[in-house]
Amino acid sequence: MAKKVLIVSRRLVRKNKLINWFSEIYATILCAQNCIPVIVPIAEQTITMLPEYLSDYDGLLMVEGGDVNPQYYNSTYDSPEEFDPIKDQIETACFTDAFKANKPILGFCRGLHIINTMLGGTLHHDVHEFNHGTVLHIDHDHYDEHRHRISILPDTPLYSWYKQNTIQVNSYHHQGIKDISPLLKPMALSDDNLVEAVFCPSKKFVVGLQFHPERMLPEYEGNQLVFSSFINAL
Ligand SMILES: [Mn+2]
Repeated sequence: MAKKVLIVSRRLVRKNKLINWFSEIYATILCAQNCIPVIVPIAEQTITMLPEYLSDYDGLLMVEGGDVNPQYYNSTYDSPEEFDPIKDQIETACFTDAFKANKPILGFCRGLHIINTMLGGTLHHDVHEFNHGTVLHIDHDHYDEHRHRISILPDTPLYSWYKQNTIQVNSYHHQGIKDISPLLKPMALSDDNLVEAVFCPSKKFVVGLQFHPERMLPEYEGNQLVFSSFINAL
């Protein structure tokens, strides 16, 4: 039986109406390994349907998106973009269910931020305020080409996938981990000491990455191993 992986979509206004979307690369990668991406749409009505989604799935993939509402880590700030309370509500409910059931969870960027804040950690509202621009974590002029170095900590799943002390990763974020959850261990740091990868040692597979291996697949064999390790754990 093919395994089922929940992915909460993103939404935006296109041609005057709200649409739900997600990057096709996740479907391509999952389907190539005989997994079915089950898209959980962001809509008010989805909240009442959540028990149905959560009654039959094998793992949770949380992908990029807007800022997590800071109320989830007891903070406030004026965001230039609007928070999406329905997405927050749906995604945090999926996370809580998967975490309790010890189902594999893989999160990128916003997904990492959900993992950390739901487990008691906090976020920098703006990483470039925290690091004074010493490391650039988003480069709008060289969006997909931009890389910065991270140092991978030994004896972590990340090290077992990349087998290198340092790698060059893409970076598309303006938020980042401030206080890491006591349930998580760091797996990589950028040169400004931002935690760029975490895992939860007490669970079968809970991994969050600040970078996007799916958007630099040919650059390291480890990028594919992130996904195959998640899928093997399903
Ligand atoms: Mn970064």
